[in-house]
Amino acid sequence: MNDNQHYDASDIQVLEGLEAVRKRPGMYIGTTDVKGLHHLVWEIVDNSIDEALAGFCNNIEIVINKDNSITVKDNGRGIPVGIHAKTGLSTVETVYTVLHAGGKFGGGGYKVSGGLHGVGASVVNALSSWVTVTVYKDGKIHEVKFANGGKTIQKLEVIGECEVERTGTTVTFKPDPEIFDTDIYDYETLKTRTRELAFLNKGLSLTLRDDRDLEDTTGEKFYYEGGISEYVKYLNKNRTAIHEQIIHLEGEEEGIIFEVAMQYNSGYTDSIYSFVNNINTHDGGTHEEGVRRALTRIINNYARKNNILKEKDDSLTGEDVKEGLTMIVSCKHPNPQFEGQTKGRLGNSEVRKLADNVFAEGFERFLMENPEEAKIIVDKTMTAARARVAAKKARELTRRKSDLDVVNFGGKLVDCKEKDPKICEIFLVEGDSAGGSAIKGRDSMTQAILPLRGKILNVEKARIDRALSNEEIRTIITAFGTGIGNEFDLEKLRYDKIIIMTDADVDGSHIRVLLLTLFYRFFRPIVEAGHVYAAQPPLFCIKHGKTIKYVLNEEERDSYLASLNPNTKYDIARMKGLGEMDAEELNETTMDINTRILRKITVDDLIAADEIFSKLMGDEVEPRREFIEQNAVYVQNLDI
Ligand code: 1YM
Repeated sequence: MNDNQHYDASDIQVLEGLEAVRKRPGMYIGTTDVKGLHHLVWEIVDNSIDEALAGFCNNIEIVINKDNSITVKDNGRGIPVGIHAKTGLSTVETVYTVLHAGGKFGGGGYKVSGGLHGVGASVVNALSSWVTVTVYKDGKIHEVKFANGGKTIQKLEVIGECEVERTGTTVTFKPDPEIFDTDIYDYETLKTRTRELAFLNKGLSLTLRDDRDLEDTTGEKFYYEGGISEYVKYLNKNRTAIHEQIIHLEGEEEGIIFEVAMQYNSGYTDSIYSFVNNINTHDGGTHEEGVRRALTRIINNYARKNNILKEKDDSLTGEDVKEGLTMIVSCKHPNPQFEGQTKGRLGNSEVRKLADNVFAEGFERFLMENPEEAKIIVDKTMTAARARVAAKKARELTRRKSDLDVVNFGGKLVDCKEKDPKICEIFLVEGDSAGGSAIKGRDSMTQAILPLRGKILNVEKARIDRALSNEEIRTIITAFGTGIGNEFDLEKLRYDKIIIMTDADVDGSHIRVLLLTLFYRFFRPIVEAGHVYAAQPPLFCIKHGKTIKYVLNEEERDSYLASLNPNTKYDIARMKGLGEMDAEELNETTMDINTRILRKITVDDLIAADEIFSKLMGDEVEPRREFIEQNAVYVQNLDI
């Protein structure tokens, strides 16, 4: 509002802008669940990171306050406080109340915000019940306050003095409960991204503190001198690196900064993650393509030059050279073009060449200067190539099988009658005996049963050719119908729900984790599309009068018993394992769509999931033991 307390045209425009955000928050922050809630934090932090990328800030603090409001504080220049020519308001008030059509009007620099391009502050303001912005600048402390979805309740004013050297911006906001389904921040989620931002911006210190917890007063500080090199080291910490040095290459051209860090480990899967302006480019793009192309070319050149690869030999492929590779690719671009349905792909074509050049030149030099490490790396890729040839043969076997009638699975899969995948489900059942009961107890129209004998091969530790020679795994691949690797096709999935049905004991959870590892490494799109579930067989059965109640765990048992009339004389029994239940019990407790409890398996954060899988299934024993100890016996709440 202007000074004489009447709305003028620009006030109305401002209010309409923020009102639009409140009407359709999804358009600006995706969702209004806990994910959207966290999004607000990153919109504010992004402004601090922009300031860091511009070279004016090296310290950012994030605090979850007692009331679930958030404070973000940086030591940058401070948002400008002078009057903004276009709006007639102070610049800081403008930044928080005007929804600009694209482009931060400060101009220049790298915009880190993926979708919002500098309108983040006003979006956060629109979706908050109150916001306070404090700017330290020119020896003065300036403050402006907003409330009720972005209305200015205190114009910018000087509230005190500070040392002239002290500069920076502090923002505190409280998400509006009318907009969000929840107001509870998850510390671990904020921590993962805070750490990632520290890895991606070397030399920048980020601190996260949780003031909801009285004991935590210092918070956790993330600061990495080595940047993405330390990220690679971190990702490989549960794996066995096969060469000591982490290869770190960097280059800049016309304001585009390109950086890559990599190290091979003894495993068979790759962990390659790429970023543009700190945003994860899930679907790769030109920066990643440039590196992959150069990696394949340089290793082939080196192997041929040194006669490791003979004239008659086929060249190594992109698949061969990425086996066991952990790599972070990071690009900072003043004008990134994000493409694809989820905007997860970098499109700028000039980056492909820059990435290729920087990588090729640096990696070639590394191989020449480090012949021992070069030999280890080239040997690894040669072994991968031999395994690829063997895997091709094994894959042809599964393909031939899938051409046959699907009932022909060596008698193992008991398929459902219905053919429409949308209403079909498949149960992967631990053991023949539970498998037998499941076959009898199922709805044979829509429920298929695949009994699994013994343990599934750990694909984290086995190369694809060995995995494909494992009968259990071959049956699963054929039953799903999608194929794997380059031939994977989600459209061909034969079931809407894939339900893992294992006992609620240590063996059962082990099999579940092995299956999840298999899905995560070979069938990731099936997990991403939300087709994978874990059945939850109950642990206790409580009978009183004619009522039978199944409960999942001790906690539920106790709260159910507490809810009963104290005079109820009841019967409580620990449930048998799946294998000991008869068909009817199994149906009622675990399979019937009306009474069963399923838990959807989600891959929320690929990098976090990668870390958990390598920990659970990789070479190092100690981190696995620690993880399992910390996460209870049943690994029940592992949402991976
Ligand atoms: C805790 C949130 O917003 N820091 C921040 C924001 C800005 C600046 C510095 C800044 C930018 C520029 C010049 C520039 C912003 N300024 C603007 C705008 N922290 C936080 N720190 N001087 C200061 O980009 O030229 C928008 S954000 F537009 F006003 F310049």
